[in-house]
Amino acid sequence: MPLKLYELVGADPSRPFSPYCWRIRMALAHKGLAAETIPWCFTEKSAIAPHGSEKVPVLLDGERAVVDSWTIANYLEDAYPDRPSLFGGDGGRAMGRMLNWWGDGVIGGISSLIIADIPLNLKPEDAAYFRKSREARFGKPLEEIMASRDKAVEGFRKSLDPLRLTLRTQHFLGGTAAN
Ligand SMILES: N[C@@H](CCC(=O)N[C@@H](CS)C(=O)NCC(=O)O)C(=O)O
Repeated sequence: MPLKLYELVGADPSRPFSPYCWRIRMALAHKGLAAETIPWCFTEKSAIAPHGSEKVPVLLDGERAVVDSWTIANYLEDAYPDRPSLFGGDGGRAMGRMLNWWGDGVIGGISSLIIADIPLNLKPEDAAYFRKSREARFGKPLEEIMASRDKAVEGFRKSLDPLRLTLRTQHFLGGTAAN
């Protein structure tokens, strides 16, 4: 049975925009696995609730549902060992775990730089949900969060230093080749 992946989309169903879903698209590509996309919008909670999640990505492999990008990456690695490895062994998996958490923080940093632009690309009901849930989380209007973008972008760039400095001396995080 083909793999299926719920992926976050806005008004344009052909443009998945969640970095968490992109991680799984990249993992599937690395493993050479095809997966049918199931476009998913913020307010379609009932579609993924039976799979035990309120968020995407959600991967369906036959009857089995796997939730959370890091968990899905580990699942793909272990369920498809004959395919190219995502981690290249225990050391790579351990480093991947660290990068996963580091990436989550960096992604959090991006969201405050673009947050008021996101509803402009959503369907009206999703835009209303997004604004309400994010304004409750941040305690202020989206436009106010983004008002400090010029200053915040400097901090964001600084947060990329570990990557920038590493990639000055090696082509890939894994060394001379991707791991
Ligand atoms: N830790 C999760 C985070 C997934 C996540 O936050 N997904 C967002 C899309 S980028 C989502 O589905 N949000 C639904 C919502 O905010 O209601 C993972 O790595 O998969």
